[in-house]
Amino acid sequence: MDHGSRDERKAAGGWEALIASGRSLISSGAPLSGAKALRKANQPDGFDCPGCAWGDPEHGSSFEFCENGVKAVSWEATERRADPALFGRLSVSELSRLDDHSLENHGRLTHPMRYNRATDHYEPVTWDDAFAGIASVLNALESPNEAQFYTSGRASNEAAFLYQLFVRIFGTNNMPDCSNMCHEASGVALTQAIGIGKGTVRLEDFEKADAIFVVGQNPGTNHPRMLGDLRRAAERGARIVAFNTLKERGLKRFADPQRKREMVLGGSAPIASDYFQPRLGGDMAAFRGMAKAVLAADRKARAETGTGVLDDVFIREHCHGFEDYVAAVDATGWGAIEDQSGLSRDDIEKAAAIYLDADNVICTWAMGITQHRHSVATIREIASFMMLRGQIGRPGAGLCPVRGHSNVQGDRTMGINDKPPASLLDALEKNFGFKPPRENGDSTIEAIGAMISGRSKAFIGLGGNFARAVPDSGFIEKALRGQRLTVHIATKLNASHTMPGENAYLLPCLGRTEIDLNTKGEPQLVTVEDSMSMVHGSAGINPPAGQELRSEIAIIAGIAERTVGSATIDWTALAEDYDRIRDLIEKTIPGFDDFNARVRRPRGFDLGNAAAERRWNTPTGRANFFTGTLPEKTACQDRQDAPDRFVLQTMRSHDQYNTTVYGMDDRYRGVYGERRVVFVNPTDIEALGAKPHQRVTITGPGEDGISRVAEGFKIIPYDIPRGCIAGYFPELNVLVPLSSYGEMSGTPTSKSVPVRLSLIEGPAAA
Ligand SMILES: Nc1nc2c(c(=O)[nH]1)N[C@H]1C(S)=C(S)[C@@H](COP(=O)(O)OP(=O)(O)OC[C@H]3O[C@@H](n4cnc5c(=O)[nH]c(N)nc54)[C@H](O)[C@@H]3O)O[C@H]1N2
Ligand SMILES: Nc1nc2c(c(=O)[nH]1)N[C@H]1C(S)=C(S)[C@@H](COP(=O)(O)OP(=O)(O)OC[C@H]3O[C@@H](n4cnc5c(=O)[nH]c(N)nc54)[C@H](O)[C@@H]3O)O[C@H]1N2
Ligand SMILES: [Mo]
Repeated sequence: MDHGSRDERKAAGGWEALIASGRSLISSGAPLSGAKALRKANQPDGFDCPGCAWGDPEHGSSFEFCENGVKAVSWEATERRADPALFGRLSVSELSRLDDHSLENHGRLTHPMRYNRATDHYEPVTWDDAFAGIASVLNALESPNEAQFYTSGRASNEAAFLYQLFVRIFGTNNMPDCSNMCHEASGVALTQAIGIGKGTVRLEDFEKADAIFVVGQNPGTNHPRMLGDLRRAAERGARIVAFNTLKERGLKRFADPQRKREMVLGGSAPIASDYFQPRLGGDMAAFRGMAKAVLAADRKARAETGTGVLDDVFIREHCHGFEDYVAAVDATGWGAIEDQSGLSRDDIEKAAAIYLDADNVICTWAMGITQHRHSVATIREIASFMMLRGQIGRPGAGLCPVRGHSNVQGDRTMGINDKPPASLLDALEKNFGFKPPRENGDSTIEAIGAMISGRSKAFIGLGGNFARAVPDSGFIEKALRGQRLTVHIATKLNASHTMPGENAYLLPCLGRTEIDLNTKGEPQLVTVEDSMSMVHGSAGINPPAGQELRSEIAIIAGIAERTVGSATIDWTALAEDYDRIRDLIEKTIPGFDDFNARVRRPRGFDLGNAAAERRWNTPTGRANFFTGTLPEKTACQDRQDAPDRFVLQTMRSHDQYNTTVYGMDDRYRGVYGERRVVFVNPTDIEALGAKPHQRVTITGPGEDGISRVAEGFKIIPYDIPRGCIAGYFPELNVLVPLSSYGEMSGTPTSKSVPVRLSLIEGPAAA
């Protein structure tokens, strides 16, 4: 049923991927240094791939090929330049009319620029004048809480630590970050359940697992190196169980690009042995259903043999709330479970049987789980299900939220957090002798509210593309333009930069792949933390894209020095030698003992995870079962049964990195040359009176009464449950309501947006 079935026989990955990435290298104009850079990605003496946060292999002497890593690296290593000549040629109004792809495709930013309102152009400015100008606006604010300091998840540990130190000395916890839109629910739920907001598995565990549940995640596109680990597991006979609303080809078959023979022969291996397609937001019900099946099996086994199938010892010695959880599961009927999940009892029991048959189980998840209203409850439910058989804290088993940005997990560890734990603030106070602000700051959604209402007057972005990544992106332009100050520290031009405040600066920084020298010409090393809590070094190998570029660390130090002075911290000294920043991290953040020595070991070091050792830093001192009920209604259940009503999920194509659009293809889904598409079940297309490839207008009549419109989207028939549709972020962010976010996580509900489809041409037109 997949669109583009000519691709269906070919596997995801493999030759196709190589050829396409070659093409992408050419079309982005990447120089040969890009190719050299590729061999050095995720190597002990190279840089951390800016592509994703998947872990690196222990015996990683050979380059792990990854098509989307290639794209990320070559996109950064382009020869094109967004230099002062470009900004002289194009006004900001002209730039603002370009799409995401064209803006970034102008290449790397080369000079610090300041916006001139009179001419509507960005003009070159010296670094000193930029720092002084930024400091003067920041220091003239009535309160430090009038500024927002956003972080995207690429910043290194050192940059992130320095940034939060500066922001807190300045006096605010307003540190919204991309995590607020991403894995926030995982952090919140896991902290409640197991006492740490991170995953408990290591890469080696994938070699020992008997079953791996991959839930709400599309690794073929977004974590391609994970496919290698899944593939090896599948070859050993492990069951790979996918829960995904869409039939994702990247999860079904995979030719390993590392294996030349297999690629030459065109062979490919199946990945997912079992594939379940819940309705959007239906995973909590699916896991509760599986828990029901497991409890039923346990009761049966106990009655027949005297021994059950649960891990009684684990539950007795390590868990809290088991009886209440059992009562909650018993109280949930199969009718509700089937309706909410969209899966049959039969299918759910099949999935539960795989769990029961396996000694060691891993469960991974990503945005299909975290971007719903009840995401925190869903992840609590997943954790509870895993606890039933003690599948946390032993080899080959555990919970694995697969992070997005390559250092988003590390940035949180370093204290980029709008709701900082008291322990962090205490350590800052003790080590640096200042009084950090104690009240919580604004998350991304709160920051937008503050900017719209006028409570916030300055926006500083350490990377990212705030205006396009956030919900209701249509409203953000006015909010950004209304700021007294906007500052973007960036590698490439994007839409956020075309919405300047009264004073606006664009500050170009080095990327991961580039050599970072201090003023004495000594190369500097930064560090990152992957999804498996491994911390390792990263040092660029390409010459910088321009003479004027500075490292993120140098830029933060420059702003900080001018804004808060050097009485507490000698910013210049820190920017001269990153070892000194690491010494401060070691003093402040637990787990970084002997940081400078350990990070120079080939694979870095393991930060450790108490839950993985079955130590539970929760108020009960135990791993907590979840005792709540299913949500009364998900967006899918709320959808009136009218043929034009749908629930929309917004996701990534194969040719993008978040708001960075490399190209217009989505090969595994069989879409070429176009991003304004919407994936719809064929029966729904018929019921709508539409034809495949007809154009529709998508409207989002939010519960808040605001009308939202996205026009001209092409219908693609796809294997997706009825009533659920899908399309691409960021084009569809105009439909994601700011007013709809996760309970306890505040994450925009980007995977369950109620919408209507209306045909643009007459129903008969094809
Ligand atoms: N090449 C590339 N790599 C990336 C990124 C990128 O844009 N490009 N982005 C990075 C970032 S920041 C992140 S957070 C990760 C994102 O990684 P993913 O979470 O894989 O990204 P999405 O494209 O949002 O895909 C969500 C998947 O969940 C499924 N899904 C949606 N809703 C539901 C649901 O309710 N239930 C279930 N079971 N499935 C559902 C969708 O069909 C889709 O397959 O990738 C990171 N890596
Ligand atoms: N509808 C919808 N919205 C979503 C999502 C979704 O699934 N659906 N996903 C959400 C998620 S998971 C995330 S993580 C956010 C992502 O939100 P962001 O992290 O804000 O967005 P990115 O697109 O990753 O940012 C791209 C920009 O980062 C800059 N950049 C690239 N490399 C570097 C670098 O090394 N240093 C610096 N300083 N800048 C650099 C470039 O200028 C580039 O234009 O979007 C969220 N928004
Ligand atoms: Mo993300």
